[in-house]
Amino acid sequence: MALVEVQVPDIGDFDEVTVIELMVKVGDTVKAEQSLITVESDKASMEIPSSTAGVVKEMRVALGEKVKQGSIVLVVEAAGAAVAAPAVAAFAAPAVAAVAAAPAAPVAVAAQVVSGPVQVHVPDIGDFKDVVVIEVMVKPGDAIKVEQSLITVESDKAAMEIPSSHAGVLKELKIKLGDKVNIGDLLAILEGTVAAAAAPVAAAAAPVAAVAAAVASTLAAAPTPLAAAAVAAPAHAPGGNTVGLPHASPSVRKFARELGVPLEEVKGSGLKGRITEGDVHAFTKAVMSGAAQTKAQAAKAPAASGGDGAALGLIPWPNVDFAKFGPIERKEMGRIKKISGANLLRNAIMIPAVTNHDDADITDLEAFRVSTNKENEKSGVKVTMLAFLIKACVAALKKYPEFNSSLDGDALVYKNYWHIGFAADTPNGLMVPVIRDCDKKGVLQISQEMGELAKKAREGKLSPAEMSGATFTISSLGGIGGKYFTPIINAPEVAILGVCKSTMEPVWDGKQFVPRLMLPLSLTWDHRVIDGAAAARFNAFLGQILSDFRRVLL
Ligand code: CAO
Repeated sequence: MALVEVQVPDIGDFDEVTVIELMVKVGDTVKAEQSLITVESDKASMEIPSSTAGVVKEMRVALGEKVKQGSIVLVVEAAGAAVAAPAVAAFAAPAVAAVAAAPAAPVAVAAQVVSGPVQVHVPDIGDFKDVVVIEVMVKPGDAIKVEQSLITVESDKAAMEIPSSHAGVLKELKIKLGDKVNIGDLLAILEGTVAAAAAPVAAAAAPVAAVAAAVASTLAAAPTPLAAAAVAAPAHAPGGNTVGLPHASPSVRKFARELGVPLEEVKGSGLKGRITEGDVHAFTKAVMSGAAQTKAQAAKAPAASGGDGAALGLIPWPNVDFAKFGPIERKEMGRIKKISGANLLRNAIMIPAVTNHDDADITDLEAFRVSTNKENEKSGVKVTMLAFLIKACVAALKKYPEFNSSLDGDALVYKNYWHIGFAADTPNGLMVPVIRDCDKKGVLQISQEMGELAKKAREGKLSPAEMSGATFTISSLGGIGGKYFTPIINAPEVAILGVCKSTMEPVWDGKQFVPRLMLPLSLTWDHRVIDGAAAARFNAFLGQILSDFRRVLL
């Protein structure tokens, strides 16, 4: 196999840029177009992709080193799939060229003095529409400088920071996280003695507009996600962050947000404390293994987490020498069991949980499921009872929204999304993968996703993101047996449905006993949020739906 030197492609008008992050190491297998390093000028950061797939044999750059077009980044033993050079150049060049043209804007800032309230609007952001506010970097009362980044917005292709066109004290923010904004939208009102940019909004906006426009045209020419990730913060210089935000590229911020990682708690190992994707991985691993806690977890940790119950004023755990009574073997519990054990203990202790049991008549539904599976035999997707239960639960959660809520202090947070977790029995212990947006998916799709997630769970390949965000959980022992049980709520959810094996039972229809397939349901609920009457209604409604699934449509 040939050794290939991967070079820094055409990076426009930039002469030299600094290597601020190494994303691969010797021995790594890289794909064509995979980001290898991040480089940064004083105006933008960008990821340099590989032109070739293969195994990294030698790194030719180090952190802090300056590189330019043609510098050799690393040597790859090529696997064959090289990217045509123009494609790489195509994405790097316009974005950087546009940024390179930008320094004119800050220079143009004049000492024009304006007093009184000043409105700051979204500048020209090129072809981008309805970009989402993913980060608000300032708060009322902050002293804002001209060109200081106020918010970060994101389309599905790029993230960019929007700078202030004026200086002054921030009186009012007119947007919030999650809002969609467009050119001209009012962002903020500043007050005080305000030094404005020479050409009020347009001048300050120029770098963003230029970058955005460049990205837009770049994406049209070479629609690679890496190209999008290459654009960053024109007004947010590394190390020069005045608002105390962690320093990380948009792609790393997005990654952290997807995992729910609080970036401000992650220690950056990159240049000037920059947070890398590896840092986010390491933080997530540490939290998942129990080696570290987020601040939110620490604040909510139960007094009894020490394990001996002393903090709860309980008598000590019995300390017995089992070997005195017969032969024993001691085995350390696996990582998953340790983590889930700690969570279950907290949830069992902290939640005043009650369980309601009921039965649902699934005779017709099971017949429908069996006939559907016969018809779909060739498709390879088997419709499961659990998939129907998920759809039925979504209908019940919509009718009784407090079951889809979470407690936050004295407030209830109602979630307008329906992500359902399901307990999966794996060789390593209990795991709860989450199927997102079950309200928008059909039973076939849910069955398929459930099969894939359960397989991943058993192979130990679930990502933290695939196990987070559930609003309600179902634990099914239907494939195994049993009648009823009392599942433990998966905090911060407020209810969980346990399901056991359905059996044929004689049911009185008013005149006679008829054989019906009955499914045992066990609904555990948090009595701080839900009361017994609501739980009984929830189960009854669920039973109605399961006995006549057409009700899901109502
Ligand atoms: N009543 C009767 N039979 C049922 C049933 C029910 N409620 N639910 C499933 N079955 C049947 C299925 O139809 C299937 O039969 P066939 O192979 O003849 O079609 C068989 O049981 C096996 O089903 P399954 O378990 O493979 O599939 P599932 O969709 O029911 O469950 C999953 C998937 C991942 C939830 C399951 O494999 C699992 O891990 N269950 C354990 C969950 C658990 O441990 N909960 C306890 C948590 S508290 O400690």
